[in-house]
Amino acid sequence: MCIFCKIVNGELPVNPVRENDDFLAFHDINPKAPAHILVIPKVHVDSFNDVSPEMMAGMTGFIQEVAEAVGIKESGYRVITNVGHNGGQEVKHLHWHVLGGAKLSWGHFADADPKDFF
Ligand code: DGP
Repeated sequence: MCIFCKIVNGELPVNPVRENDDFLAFHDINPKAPAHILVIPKVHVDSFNDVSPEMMAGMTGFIQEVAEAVGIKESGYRVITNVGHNGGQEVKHLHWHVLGGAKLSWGHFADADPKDFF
């Protein structure tokens, strides 16, 4: 069983933010911003590659509720999902990083220089 399924099952403790029948939000163990929340579906989905449009519809509203709940809806935030090796996905259970609470930098994401590809 994957680590996020263990969190859903209550086998691993987290600092929860919000949950409903389908989704769970909790604080990231290694925060990259003053607010760094992870949003996951309770059923196992490997990554964004496998999510259905129907599940996405539910997650969209849930992420909006999470942003409001942690007080970053008006100040702004970033929503990221890492997919696969090049995306830097470490946990193979779909999750959205919701980051905010301060002005976020917009860095150089790739190890390679994008100019080398043009
Ligand atoms: P990613 O690289 O996109 O797969 O991000 C995985 C995130 O999950 C990373 O920011 C750290 C977080 N994380 C991993 N294990 C745990 C855990 O046991 N508890 C919590 N709260 N977060 C975790």
